[in-house]
Amino acid sequence: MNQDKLQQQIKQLAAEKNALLIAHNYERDEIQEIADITGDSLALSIEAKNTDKQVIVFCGVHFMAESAAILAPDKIVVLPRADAGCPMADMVTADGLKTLKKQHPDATVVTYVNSSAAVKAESDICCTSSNAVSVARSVKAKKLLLVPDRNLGRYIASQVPEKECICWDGYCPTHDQLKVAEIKQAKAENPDALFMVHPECQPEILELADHICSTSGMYEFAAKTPAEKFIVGTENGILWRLRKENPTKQFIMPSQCLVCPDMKLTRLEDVLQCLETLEPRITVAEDIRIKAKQALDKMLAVPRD
Ligand code: CIZ
Ligand code: SF4
Repeated sequence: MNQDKLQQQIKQLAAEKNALLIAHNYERDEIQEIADITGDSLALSIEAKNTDKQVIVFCGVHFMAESAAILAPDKIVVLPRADAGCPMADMVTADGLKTLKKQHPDATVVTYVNSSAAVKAESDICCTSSNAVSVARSVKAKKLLLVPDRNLGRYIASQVPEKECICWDGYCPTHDQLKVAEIKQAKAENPDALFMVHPECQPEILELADHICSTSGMYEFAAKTPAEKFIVGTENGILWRLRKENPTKQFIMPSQCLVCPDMKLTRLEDVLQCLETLEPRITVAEDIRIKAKQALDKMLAVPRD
């Protein structure tokens, strides 16, 4: 079946099943095209909670659908590809975190939303890449355990020098690969471009940035900044909306490595099948869900800078 036909069938079935199609900013273009909403993982989970629709088709990776299931337990949350995971989220387990907490009983655990529900349940507060610094500042404790991303952790630590920060040694295999030489070359070839970068990249890369931000921060920055050219330091799925919203501006990928294999697993065929069967369904055990929700709710109560 051709792409247009598949997209039409999906839209029709979604309407019949009263389903909301949501897609992360890193999904394939053809998936973002048919989504009712695109966004970052937290924004999408909040949409899932607030919608009247009963079925949420979450085109993204496992921890994102779990966050939707945590915030919207009364809805049916389905993830078109059960095997779409996040290697960074898998780098920490609830037991591993419990062990670290025992070594630092005076610390507050700040956990990036890119983590399993079980890890969130062991955390004091969550953060996203857009609010991480505000969340760290809002915490009273002097000592923070920053989990699981060491790059985001080191970035937070640089912004809150008054706190002692211990970073879990996890990383995103996609963002962590970006090389200083690649950025220098892109800058040399495009001296008029601004470099915007995700805090999951290594500290040496962040040092070269004009703007460090989440995916939603990139949409805002690209739209409001008069510059015409941007070097983009995040997963290449972001290009679809950047180009759509800024048709006269130019967006340059500095490296071939900025492709997340897990985010690219979901294809239109998977979305169609998932709508037909309402499987694979993502649920979170109630005891874990309640604790994980507390960490998410605490984050949501933090005022933005
Ligand atoms: O939280 C998200 O959605 C991710 C993985 C990236 C971002 O910065 O939006
Ligand atoms: Fe995980 Fe990195 Fe892929 Fe995001 S881009 S889902 S952090 S592996």
